[in-house]
Amino acid sequence: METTLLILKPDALQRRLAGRILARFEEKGLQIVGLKMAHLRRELVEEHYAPHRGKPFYENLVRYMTSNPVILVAARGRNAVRVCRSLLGATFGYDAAPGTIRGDFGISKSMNLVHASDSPESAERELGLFFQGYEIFDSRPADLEWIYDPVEELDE
Ligand code: FUP
Repeated sequence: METTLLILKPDALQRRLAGRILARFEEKGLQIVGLKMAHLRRELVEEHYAPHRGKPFYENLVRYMTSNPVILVAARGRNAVRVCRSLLGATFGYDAAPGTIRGDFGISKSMNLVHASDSPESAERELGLFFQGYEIFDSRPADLEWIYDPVEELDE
């Protein structure tokens, strides 16, 4: 099982889409193992987006991410990083395929509703930035044997 970081960005909350967006991940079979709301400090956003520092869109990105509260989510499942990225769709709303979150709910370039870590290494780094260990919960979902094949997948 893999755990990844999701951020429901300020536009998701301002547009009252947080519940519907969170539902996409749950419906797919991902387990929410951490969840909290925060108005992010500039320093934390700068650290999170450090790989983008210096790019033309960087300042606007930091301003947007610090403008209003977000919802931080730790989501767990088999290949969670890859699965969550595919649920998001392409980076820009106007490019994102219908059926994806960004494709269904947005058309903006910079306000694209939700972040998901792009690799297991990023997930580990980003989860460490936004969550303390005690804020991640390891409870076993009661329906796990119906989300994953008990013989093929849960015995590995
Ligand atoms: P993604 O991994 O799909 O979230 O996208 P990136 O990590 O490449 O970019 C981070 C955020 O910067 C995106 F969510 C949107 C924003 N961005 C822009 O506003 N303009 C750009 O040209 C590229 C990214």
